[in-house]
Amino acid sequence: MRKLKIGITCYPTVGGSGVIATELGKMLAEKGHDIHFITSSMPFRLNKMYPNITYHQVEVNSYSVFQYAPYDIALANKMAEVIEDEGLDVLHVHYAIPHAVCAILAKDMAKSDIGIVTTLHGTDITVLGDDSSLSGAIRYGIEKSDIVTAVSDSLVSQTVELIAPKKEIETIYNFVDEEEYSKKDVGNLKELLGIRPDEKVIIHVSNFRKVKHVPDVVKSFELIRQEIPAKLLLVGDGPEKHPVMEYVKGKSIEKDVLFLGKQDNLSELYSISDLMLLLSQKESFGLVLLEAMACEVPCIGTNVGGIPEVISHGENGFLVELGDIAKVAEYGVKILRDPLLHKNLSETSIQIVQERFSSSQIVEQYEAMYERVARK
Ligand code: GMT
Repeated sequence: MRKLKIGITCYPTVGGSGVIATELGKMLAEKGHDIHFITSSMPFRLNKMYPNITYHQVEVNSYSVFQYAPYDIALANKMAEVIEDEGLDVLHVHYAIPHAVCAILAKDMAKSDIGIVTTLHGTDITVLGDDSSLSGAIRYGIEKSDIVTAVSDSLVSQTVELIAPKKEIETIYNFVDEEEYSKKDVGNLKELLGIRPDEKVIIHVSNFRKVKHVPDVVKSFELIRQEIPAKLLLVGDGPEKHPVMEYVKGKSIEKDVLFLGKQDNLSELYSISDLMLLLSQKESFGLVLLEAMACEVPCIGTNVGGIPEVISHGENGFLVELGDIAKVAEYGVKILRDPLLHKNLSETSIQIVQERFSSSQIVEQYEAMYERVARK
């Protein structure tokens, strides 16, 4: 495959989409492509020197005449400059709005025949797609892209349902960097966190938005804790953290719920975990499930969005209906009490990661797409 010059735009610090965009860029660079991140700040996982990765910062200035700083226009302007200066073959943007719309404007400004690939991650569709002030722009961004991908079949269906674009959308699943995400020997980390050897560890990782239903995680844990000695690790930060802290205060589980805030070395925390909970109301994929699975952690998730495409019920974990905390607790206790079941679920988790979501396989799928639309 010929080496391409690929521009990547994402929200560099936003959860899963930022992680996928950055990891993809790093892996493409390792395969010899020239990668140009065009973002408002340094992607947070770009943590070492890569000779063929360049970061182009989008500077957004505030002017008193504007009520809002013109991020979208500044981004399109920067994209057009990079297309011209670097001779980009492909621009891969994450999110239909504003990024696909900016890419289309930039292509026009640069008078280029660059290929535009847009990846939908969920929030742009499941939250914004319902908003009539934005849905026309989302449809435009999708229809004018050369190729549109979504991170699950469920997100493809939801996009068709909500936006009805006249454009085929192809599923390309998310992936994890298997080197980073694998079960590690983390020494006495459990002890350092004040967790006794006989206590099971349950983990939840999110941005604590309402849609993540973190209170359901804590209430399920409360039920599990009545049966089994355990600790709950709550990793991340966001609007629901304070209410959840208030809920826990004064309860018998208070000392068993550890609020760890945002953490970089998630694989170390997964490595001491026995069970992962993701009980969201909306979730187009659930990248944290895949990260946990790569570290051999069985998962319980809600039967919503793309979660059933990641958790195969009874194989690497269990699915429950939204809000059914009794069922979460029932499955949780079952997994934590039965070492053979736990072992089988852990082993299948790794197998599923390798068979369906391996980074090499997914990166090749993106490369094949770039080849289809790259400047000839
Ligand atoms: O989940 C979030 O709030 C962050 C959001 C994002 O834009 O990064 O995550 C979305 O994209 C991830 C990567 O594709 C998916 O794993 C998440 O499921 C998806 N979030 C939602 O659909 C709520």
